[in-house]
Amino acid sequence: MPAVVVVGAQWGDEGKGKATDQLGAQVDYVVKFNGGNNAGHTVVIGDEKYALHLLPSGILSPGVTPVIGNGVVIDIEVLFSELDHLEARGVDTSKLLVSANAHVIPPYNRTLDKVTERFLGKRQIGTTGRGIGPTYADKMNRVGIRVQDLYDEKILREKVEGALDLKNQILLKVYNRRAVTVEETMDALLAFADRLAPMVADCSLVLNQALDAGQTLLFEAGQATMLDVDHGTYPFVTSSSATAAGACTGSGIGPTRIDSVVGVIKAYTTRVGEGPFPTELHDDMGEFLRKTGGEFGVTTGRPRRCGWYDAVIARYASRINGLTDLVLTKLDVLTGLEKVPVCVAYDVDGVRYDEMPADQSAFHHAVPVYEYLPGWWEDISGARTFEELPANARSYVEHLEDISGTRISSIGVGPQREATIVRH
Ligand code: 2SA
Ligand code: GDP
Ligand code: MG
Repeated sequence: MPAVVVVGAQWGDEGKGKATDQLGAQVDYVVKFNGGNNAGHTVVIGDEKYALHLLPSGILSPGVTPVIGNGVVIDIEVLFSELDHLEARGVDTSKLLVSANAHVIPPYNRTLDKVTERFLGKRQIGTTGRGIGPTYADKMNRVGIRVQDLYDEKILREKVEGALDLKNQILLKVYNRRAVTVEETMDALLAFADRLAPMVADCSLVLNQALDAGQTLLFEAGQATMLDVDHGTYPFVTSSSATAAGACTGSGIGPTRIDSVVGVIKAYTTRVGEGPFPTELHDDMGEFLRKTGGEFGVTTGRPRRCGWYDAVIARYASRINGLTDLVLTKLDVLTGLEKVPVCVAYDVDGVRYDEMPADQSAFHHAVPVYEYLPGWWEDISGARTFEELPANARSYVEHLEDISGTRISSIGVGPQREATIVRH
C-alpha cells in the first residue's frame, strides 16, 4: 500500500485515530491534510491513552515521519502545547514536518468563531470554537496568514494590519467586543516562530519524492464525510475537505498516486454539534450507546448524539470517497441488545429514498426505514478472529457489508490497539 487515505464515513469520531495508529506502524509518513485542533483522536497503547488534536496520530509510531499538510489550519500555541505534552510522556516528536503553505489560526479568529456562534443563537452550527471556520474563510477570501509569512515580518505585519482593518469593524460594531491590536497579534503569531522554523518544509516535494523512492504514505482525515464542506450536511459541517479528495489538495500529491481509501465507520452512528441526524435516538437506547461507547467529545467534552447504523450514509460515503475498504469499529458496544436496528433507506413524506437525498430539506425530514437484526450477549472484546465472534455478531457484520457498498476488512472490538479482527 504505497499511499492509503483514511477517512471518517459518518459524522466523525468513528475511531480514525486507532485505525491510523494501527496502519501507521507499517508506513513511513502519516499526513494530516485538513482541519486543525477541532479534531480529537484517541489512541490507546497498552495502559497509555493519548488524545491528539492537531498532530497526526502517526506521531505515536517510532519511525514514522508525521506531516501537517498545507490543507490544515494551525493554532501555533496549541501545536507547541501538544508537542510539549507528548515529549513529557516520552514520545519522540523531532521528525514532525509542517507545510510552509498551511494557514495559521490567528487569535482573533478564535474570538470570532465563539462570538459568531453566540450571535447565531438558535441557528448556531455547534462549532468547537477553535477558529476553524473564520480561518478557512480568510484563506478563501485571500486574506489568510500562512506559515511562511511568519518568516517575513514586513509581509506578516501588512497582512495582520489588513485583516484587522476589517475584523475590528466586525468585532466592535457587530459584536460589541474590544478591538484587537496589531502588536498583540504579531506577538502571538511570532511567539513560537523560532521553534517552528526547523519543522517548516515543502511538504508536497517531500511526499512526492518519498513516493518516487518507494516509501509508504498514510493520509489521515480529520472530521468526516458528512462534515465535509462540499459533501456534508451543509451548513452543519466543518469548513474543510474531509473526504478522500482532500488528501490531494491538502498535501500536494496527485490523485493518481493514491492506491486505496479506507473508510472508518462505527457499528452505530454519532454526531456532535447541530444538524440533521435521521437515526438519532432521544430515549434510553441513545443514553445506553453514549454511556457504553463513552461518546463524549475529545476536544470539547460535549456529549455526542447517538443513533443506529445508517446504511444510506455508508453507501454515500463509499461513493463520495471511492472507498476500497471499511473498518467497522465499536462492535463491542452493541453487545447485550436483543435486536439491533439498522437503517436501510429513508422515508421522506411517503417517498422511499435508497440513496442520500440530493435535496438538503428532504434529508432534514428523512425518517429511517429499519431492519431489525438479532443481537448477541457474549463478551466479544477478546475475539481476535472473525470465527470467534458469536453467530449473530457475524451475521450483523455480513449484513452491514451487503448493504454498505464496500467490504469490511477489519472490525474493532475494543479501544486498545490489539482489540481488532483483521479479515482481509
Ligand atoms: P468546527 O469547529 O468549525 O470544525 O465545527 C463545525 C462542525 O464540525 C463538527 N466537528 C466535529 N465533529 C466530531 N468530532 C470532532 N472532533 C472532536 C472529537 C469534537 C469535540 O473528536 O470529539 O470534542 O467536540 C469535530 N470537530 C468538528 C462540530 O461539532 C460542528 O458540528
Ligand atoms: P476519531 O476522531 O475518529 O479518531 O475518534 P475519537 O477518538 O474521537 O473517538 C473514538 C473513540 O472510540 C475513542 O475513545 C477510541 O478509543 C474508541 N474506540 C475506537 N475503536 C474502538 C472499538 O472498536 N471499540 C471500543 N469500545 N472503542 C473504540
Ligand atoms: Mg474525534
